[in-house]
Amino acid sequence: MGKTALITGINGQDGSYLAEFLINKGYTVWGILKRNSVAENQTFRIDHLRNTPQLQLEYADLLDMASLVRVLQKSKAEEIYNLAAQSHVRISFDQPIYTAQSTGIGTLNLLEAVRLICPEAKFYQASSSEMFGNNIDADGFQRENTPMNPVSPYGCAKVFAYNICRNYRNSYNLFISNGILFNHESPRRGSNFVTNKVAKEAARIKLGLSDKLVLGNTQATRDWGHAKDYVEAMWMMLQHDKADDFVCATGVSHSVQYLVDYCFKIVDLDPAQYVSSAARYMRPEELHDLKGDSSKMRSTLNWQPAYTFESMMEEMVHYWLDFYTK
Ligand code: NAP
Ligand code: F7E
Repeated sequence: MGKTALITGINGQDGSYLAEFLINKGYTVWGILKRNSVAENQTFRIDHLRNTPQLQLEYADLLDMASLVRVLQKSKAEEIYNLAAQSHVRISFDQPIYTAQSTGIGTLNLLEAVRLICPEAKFYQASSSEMFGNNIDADGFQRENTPMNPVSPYGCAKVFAYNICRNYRNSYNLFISNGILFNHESPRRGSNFVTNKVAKEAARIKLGLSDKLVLGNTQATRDWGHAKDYVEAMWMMLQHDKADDFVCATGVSHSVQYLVDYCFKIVDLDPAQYVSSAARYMRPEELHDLKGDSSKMRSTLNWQPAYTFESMMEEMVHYWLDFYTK
């Protein structure tokens, strides 16, 4: 019989790919949905999985510990992937308290429920490169021992979650691993994150459906990988014989301006004619540069990504071209 996993954030970008990945491996997958008034499109990323008997969905919320207790008791999950969060950095400046509660305290609610109900379960925490802030090692990379100095409410909340996971691992001998994941994208990325915003607007401009793309800081650089590669890394971390923390990144970094130039090249347009900037997309404090060294993950778990930045952006731009011409 296959294993049982619980995914919080199952209807998000990563949750949807992870659910697919685990179901293909023979797992029974439980997922939690937080209540949303628009039921029709809340599950659009996992609707193609809805008819499989291996998928079980329950209403629950990281802020409602009783609901987490109920789902843990019902699912009897052996692996728990905590992917739920208010995950948008810019929005975390507008909603800092909600972000701290859901992304930070929400993780503690789940950990405490796991400690009381199923301490033998393995736990994956979705930690983030945003925790490093602007600290960079001398060689230009961030890695597991780079000091953390977050520059957003989201980053601060993730540092709390990361540390409380380590504290629970050490205090109670639980199997809890932090994946410190750098930016990862896909056609399922929310279109208010920069890669999918640029891919979508490049396609819309090409098709005559739009005539402008308004961005914030285009000088920032990010290490962008593909979400499909990164959910495999999450699973690998929980198959390892020892709970630990791992950076997951491509090791290649590009500026937002390079991203714009690359997407407009795919649709054969000159970005200078369409792209402008506006203060509303700037952050009160910016994280300037991210580039991850995932040597530990690659050598210990034998992980390596299948996608490049270029193949991923081709997939995303073509997804939107197809979407608007169907
Ligand atoms: P995402 O698309 O924004 O998905 C977040 C998920 O969390 C959604 O399913 C959302 O549900 C759910 N959620 C939010 N608040 C909740 C709450 N209080 N209770 C229960 N569910 C809640 O994020 P993602 O890109 O898949 O990222 C997955 C995780 O990895 C997040 O924790 C994120 O912070 C972290 N991370 C992401 C990246 C990246 O580059 N993608 C990098 C490092 C770390 P609704 O959609 O219904 O609101
Ligand atoms: O911004 C700049 C922006 O919002 C990337 C989350 O998954 O990765 C993600 O956080 C860069 C930043 O991602 C726009 O200022 C310019 O420098 O796509 P993003 P993020 O903030 O790096 C980390 C690892 C996570 O953990 C988070 O959950 O692009 N930028 N102009 C813009 N960004 C947005 N969103 N929109 C713009 O118009």
